[in-house]
Amino acid sequence: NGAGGTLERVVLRSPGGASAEIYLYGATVTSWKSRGKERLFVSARAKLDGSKPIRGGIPLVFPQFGPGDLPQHGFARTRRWTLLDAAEHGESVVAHLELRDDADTRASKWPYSFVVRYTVTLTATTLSTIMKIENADVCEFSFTTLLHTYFRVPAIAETTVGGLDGTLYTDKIRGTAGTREERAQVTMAGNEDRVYADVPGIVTVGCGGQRVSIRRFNLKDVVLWNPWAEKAAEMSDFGDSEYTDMICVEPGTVADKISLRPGQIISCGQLLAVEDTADAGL
Ligand code: TA6
Repeated sequence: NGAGGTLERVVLRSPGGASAEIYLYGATVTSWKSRGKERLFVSARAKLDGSKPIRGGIPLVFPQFGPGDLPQHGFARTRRWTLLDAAEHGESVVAHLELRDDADTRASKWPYSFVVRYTVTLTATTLSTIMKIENADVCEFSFTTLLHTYFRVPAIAETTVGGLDGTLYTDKIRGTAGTREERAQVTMAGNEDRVYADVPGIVTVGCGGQRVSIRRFNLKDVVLWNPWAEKAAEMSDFGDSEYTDMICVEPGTVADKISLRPGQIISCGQLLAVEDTADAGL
C-alpha cells in the first residue's frame, strides 16, 4: 500500500497451498511457505520501511556483488521495482517485476541503460526466481549478480550443504583462495563467508528431515555465509542469536563479470524445490 512508510508487497498463493511474498522494494522475496513450513529467513529486526536493504528473504544483488564503486551489493535491492502482473497459470502462480535505469542509477558509477525482468514462480513445492538482464544501452557493460537467499533452518549446527564437493572456494574469513572442498556435506561451526566457483550441479540445504534443493542456470558460483555470533552483534538489523536459524546459500556469477553487448539479454536464476524426508514433520 505504500502509505505511512510501509512498503508495497504482493502475496502469491498456489493452488497446492504454498505461498510467497515479494516486496516491491528490491523485488525482495520475503516469504516462501511450502508444505506448511516457512523456508526463508527474515530477521525480526529487518527494516521494512525502505531505509535499508531487507535483512533476509532473497535480496536481488545487481549490478555489483560485494563492496565496490556502488554501495555494497549494488542498487537493485534498494530500488522500487514495478509489478507488471501476478496471475495463476494452472498449478503455478507467476509474478513479473521489472527494474529499469533511472536518473539516480544513470548518475551512479554504473550509469548504463538496462532492464531487469524478474519472474517469480510458485508451485506447491517449488519457487523459482529468474532474472532476464538486458543491455538497453549503446555500449557494452559488465556486472556481477547474485540471489542472496537466506534459508530458514531449525538449527545451523545440524545444517548441511551438499553439492559443493570438488569445487574450489575463496575463504573471505581466512583470506585464502583456491582451496578444494573435500566434504560431500559442508557444515558450519562459526562465521563463514565463502565463494565457491564453477559449482557444477544441484546444491542442497538440509537440516533434520527438511531439505531444499537449488538448481541454477547461468549462475555458476555459490556463496555460503553465516555471520555467527560475532558478526551478528555488529548488525543492527539482525538479532544476536538469529544466526542459529539461518544459512545463506547464494547462487550468483560473482567470481568473474558477465558482459553484455547492446541489445543482448542473459537469463539467469534458481529453482528451489522442497524435498523434505518423511520425518520432516516431527
Ligand atoms: O553474501 C555474503 C556477504 O557478501 C557477506 O560478506 C556479508 O556482507 C553479507 O553478504 C551481507 O551483506 P549486507 O550488505 O546485506 O549486510
